[in-house]
Amino acid sequence: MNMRRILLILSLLAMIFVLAACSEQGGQTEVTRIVTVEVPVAGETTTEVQTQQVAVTFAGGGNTLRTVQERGVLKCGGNANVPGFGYLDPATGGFSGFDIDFCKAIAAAVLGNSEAIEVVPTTGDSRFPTLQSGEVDVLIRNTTWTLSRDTSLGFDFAPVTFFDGQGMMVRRADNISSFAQLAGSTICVQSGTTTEKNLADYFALLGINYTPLVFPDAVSTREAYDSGACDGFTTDKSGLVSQQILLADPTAHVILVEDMSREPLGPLTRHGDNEWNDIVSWVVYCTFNAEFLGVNQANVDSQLGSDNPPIAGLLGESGDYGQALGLNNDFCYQVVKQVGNYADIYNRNLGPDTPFDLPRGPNSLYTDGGLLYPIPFR
Ligand SMILES: N[C@@H](CCC(=O)N[C@@H](CS)C(=O)NCC(=O)O)C(=O)O
Repeated sequence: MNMRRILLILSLLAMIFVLAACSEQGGQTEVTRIVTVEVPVAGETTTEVQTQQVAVTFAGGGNTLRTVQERGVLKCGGNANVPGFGYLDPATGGFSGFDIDFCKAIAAAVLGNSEAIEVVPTTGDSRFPTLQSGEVDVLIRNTTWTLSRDTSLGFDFAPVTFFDGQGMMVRRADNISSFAQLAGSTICVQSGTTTEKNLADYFALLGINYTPLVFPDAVSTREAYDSGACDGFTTDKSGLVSQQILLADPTAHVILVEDMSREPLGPLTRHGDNEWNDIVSWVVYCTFNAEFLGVNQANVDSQLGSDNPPIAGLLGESGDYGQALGLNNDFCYQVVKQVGNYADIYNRNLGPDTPFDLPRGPNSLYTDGGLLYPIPFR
């Protein structure tokens, strides 16, 4: 090999090194991918969407854990307007809710401090770009796991934390008890959600004609319904019970028993960081396993030193399961101690002592007839 060829190879290697370094920003590698997005067709009374191919810069790669640990704070995409799930309380200026507690649980597992979180509030439309761009580490915001979100939008879902379905709220005085009675009605619905499309598909299937009024966020959708602009208000049933308490007279409204879809809600991370998705997933499984094994926030300390092997493994006293995830072995102990098991989280936010008093239903352990299955720490 002559000298010129050696110099050429060396300068090519140097260029590759410089390019690789340039694409590292604040410890995150940027990756541009072409993804398919749904864009609403303009107009208040249409739920039509068209698809477009756009280039999106992702904060890619397998370094979210390192980024979070270096920053010392977990950034969660959340919700500010759904009491019980994700709510920014104007009185305290703090976020609370079922989804917020899962954000805290991840911070407890990864940083040892459930309060080391920053919640970035998002709407139906803004939530996906917020996660894709790397502005947040995880999105935990009543988001339905669907095929297109898992594939063309470039995400990976963690286990479902809340099994839901889309429902309809109507005025009690209208004496409506089924979807069929909504023929000719006007329905308030939020953009950027599965809700819009389910409504269009399901009502078309049932042959029910209706006029949709489409709004960009929960507040404007609820206010329009409350002001009488629509006969019905549709979203996930969890969203409906939540929005109901914010209406001028909550008792003047009912949620129909029927539902029109399955809405499996759970956390999601950027595709391409398997290690980070494993961590989020096993934090969720930690909360299921703790409930299954009878370990809760009140008794977790008394369960340390247990001679029951699954409890010892769960709390990090045997098995090195935390290390396998790149965490401390006591990560699940920290989750239960600082935030609670699944039942603690559910009851604190949605249980009998809250304004919602939501029965567990499908969100019970499989041993109680529900859908929650504690994948073993083994
Ligand atoms: N689960 C559905 C709907 C989620 C959704 O965005 N629901 C609305 C209505 S409750 C919401 O959270 N809005 C909050 C906001 O826009 O501030 C989805 O993933 O598309």
